[in-house]
Amino acid sequence: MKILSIQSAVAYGHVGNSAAVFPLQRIGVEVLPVYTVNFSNHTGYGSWRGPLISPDDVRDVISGVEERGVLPEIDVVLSGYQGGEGIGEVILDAVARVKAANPAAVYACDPVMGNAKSGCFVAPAIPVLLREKVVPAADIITPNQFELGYLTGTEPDTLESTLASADLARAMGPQTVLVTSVERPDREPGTIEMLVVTDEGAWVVQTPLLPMKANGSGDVTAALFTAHYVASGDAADALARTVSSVYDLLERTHASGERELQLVEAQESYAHPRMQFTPRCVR
Ligand code: PXL
Repeated sequence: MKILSIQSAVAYGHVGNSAAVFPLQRIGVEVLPVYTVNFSNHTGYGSWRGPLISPDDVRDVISGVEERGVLPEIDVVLSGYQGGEGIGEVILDAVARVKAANPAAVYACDPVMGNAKSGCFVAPAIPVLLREKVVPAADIITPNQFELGYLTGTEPDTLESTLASADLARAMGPQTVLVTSVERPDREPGTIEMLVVTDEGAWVVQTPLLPMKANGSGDVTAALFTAHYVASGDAADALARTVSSVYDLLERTHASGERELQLVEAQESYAHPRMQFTPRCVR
């Protein structure tokens, strides 16, 4: 499998492509990383250095890849944190070019905007662009519960309302919606869930909630789920694999006391997930 992955690069720590690329490689995926920003570190620190990559430069890198003749071999375009406001158009153009070269290719969009605790952490124009233009072109989206609410103009909280919001998101275009960081008001204390909705059904999986927030965990989740799902076509199995890997990554990170994901140390959890959590069919 080959994935063209359009996301951030950071020198220190692990978000964007600096979180997604290694786990994908560790499960045998050939990744073509295209960078949207080249930052020293993630924005959660409040200060960082390094440039946004201009839309023209991002487009140019993709054109160079196209000139190598590899677009027909691309199975997936994956996009995450966009940085500047012009990147959305470049992503859409890349998706169109890849799909023209390989009609079976899939576009997976992680609509990165923010989360329930931090609120929105991208430029104000990005959520609008995602909702109006980018998400409608996607086959798979991986919002957290907060982003799902923004995309659909709803406030999902219970299982029922989150399923209803996911259906609204699916009506915008994407066939598959993975909702991360689902925190139902009636959840078992100390738990958190992920939910996937497809044409074939819906599944939810519960894990313990670790008392931490690690930037980049959503980027690893989107990458692993997309790769497993596109490889097998089995959403429940892809969910089980992803949640197994990401939970073990987070547990290891928590145990280390470090702020950054222990991405390399957790490598066995991507290649050989323990499958310690079983998704429950809810539709
Ligand atoms: O995890 C999303 C993300 C991606 N890229 C950059 C970020 C963040 C979140 O903090 O700062 C640069």
